[in-house]
Amino acid sequence: MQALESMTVLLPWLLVYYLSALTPGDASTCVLQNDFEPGLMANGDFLIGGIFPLHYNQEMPDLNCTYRPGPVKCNGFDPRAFRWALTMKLAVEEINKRNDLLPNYNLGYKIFDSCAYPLTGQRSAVAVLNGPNEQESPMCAGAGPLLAIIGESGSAQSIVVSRILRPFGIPMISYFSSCACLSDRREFPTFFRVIPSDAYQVKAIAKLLLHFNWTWVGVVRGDHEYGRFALQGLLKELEGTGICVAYQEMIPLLYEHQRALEIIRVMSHSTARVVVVFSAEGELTPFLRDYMEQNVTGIQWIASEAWVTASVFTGSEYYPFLGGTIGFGIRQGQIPGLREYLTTVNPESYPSNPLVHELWGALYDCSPSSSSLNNHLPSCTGQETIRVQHSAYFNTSSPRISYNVYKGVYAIAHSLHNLLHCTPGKGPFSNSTCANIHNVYPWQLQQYLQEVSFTISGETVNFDMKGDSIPSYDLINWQRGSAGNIEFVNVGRFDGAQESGQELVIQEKAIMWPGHQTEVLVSV
Ligand code: TCR
Repeated sequence: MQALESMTVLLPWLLVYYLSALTPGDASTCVLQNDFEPGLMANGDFLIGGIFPLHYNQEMPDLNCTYRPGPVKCNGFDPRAFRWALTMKLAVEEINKRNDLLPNYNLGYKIFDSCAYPLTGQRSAVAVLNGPNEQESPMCAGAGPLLAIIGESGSAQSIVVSRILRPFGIPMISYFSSCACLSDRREFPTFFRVIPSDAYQVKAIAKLLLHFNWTWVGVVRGDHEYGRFALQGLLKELEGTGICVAYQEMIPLLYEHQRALEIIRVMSHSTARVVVVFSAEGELTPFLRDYMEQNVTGIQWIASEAWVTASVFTGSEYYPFLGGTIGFGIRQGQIPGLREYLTTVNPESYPSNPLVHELWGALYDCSPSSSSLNNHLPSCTGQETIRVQHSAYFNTSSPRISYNVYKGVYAIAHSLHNLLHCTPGKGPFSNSTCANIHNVYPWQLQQYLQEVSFTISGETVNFDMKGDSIPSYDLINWQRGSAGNIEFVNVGRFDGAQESGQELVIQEKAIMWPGHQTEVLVSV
């Protein structure tokens, strides 16, 4: 408790996670520097906050209260999350250039790092609210009001962030938090998301099983909430469909080889050849290793969203065992110019941005300058250019989460546009009033977010009363690539915008089934 209190007092100090601006030589940008984490920000008439897990690990904070705690130390730079953050920046800049969306207004943004950790996500949320620290605020005079937040990634972080924003009525749009728990509007009244709730995933899977007449299936799940909720949800969806669950197995949290062998034995002896696996790639890795050692084949894997695009399983050694796997992944979309945009980010253009230095460290194992954070690495030669194989950062051919970020920013922009173009006397507020455009409040934007509807990349974006958007998944099939490796091929879509019964569209001829078969497997 004591630690908590001292932290509360120090919050405004510690939390300003920063970011020298990522805009070379742009005078209109509010350039902020401090001792804390680096990040991204730009000034504007209205501000959008962003929270991204730019690092995937954080050192446990020292809670010894005999001295002031130092800044949070995060490590493990995540190029993929950096791409998400840059996509937010790209979307804002794109919108600022448009004449038809928010003409005469500029959006600003400030992006903070959650280090993929709920407590730090909480700190970032407070930092977004507090704005720059006192020393810096004069440089930022005229910064617009904070209206909404794009964030967070993991559901655990979003839950915490949402609780912080709630008293201020600030809406947030998550690009990656899929826990069905976040659809509870009583608990999370300002939460919106552009990723489908996991509740829809099990609906889609049930439809898939029905479609292929797989009447006997097994379920294997990880030992966590995600696995438990997904299993419960699937069982509920299967009620009355005639599909039976032959077995339910759980991979223990602390992996046990012996237990895994038992599960594999159940799988190989069951007449149900179809296995739905609700798991993360982490716990699945040792399990699949054991599975392959047992030389079991002839299983039709149905992958949950959490591993259907897991690159760790794409090696050619996996193909005989996992080829033909099918499952629903986050829908991909188009972000015009993303690739070009990402190539503009390099140490020459941003010599003092520590994040760009970390990116170089992560991509090339080198340090652009001796003073950078990566000074244990050899110096870069200056000849490094971003190559396609650095896919964690540069894989823009099928943006899924980046596309969600993009959609989220556009949702805010369209809502704000509608708010600013309200017809007096026909507004949504009491007595049909409009918002005062010189003094816009976040809760007023929330009203417009709730009503917004627009089209992007051929997709309609809007939100239901729970803050969920129209669920849409790609149906992904694991096929053999030219090098014998596994490639993820889109073979259909689950589109919640279609009428009931029409949501699932499958290009059956395009599917490659397990064992390199063209015929669907029977599991009765
Ligand atoms: N949303 C999850 C985390 C998560 C994930 C994944 C983790 C999703 N998809 C794939 C690893 C791999 C979807 C959350 O926390 O809400």
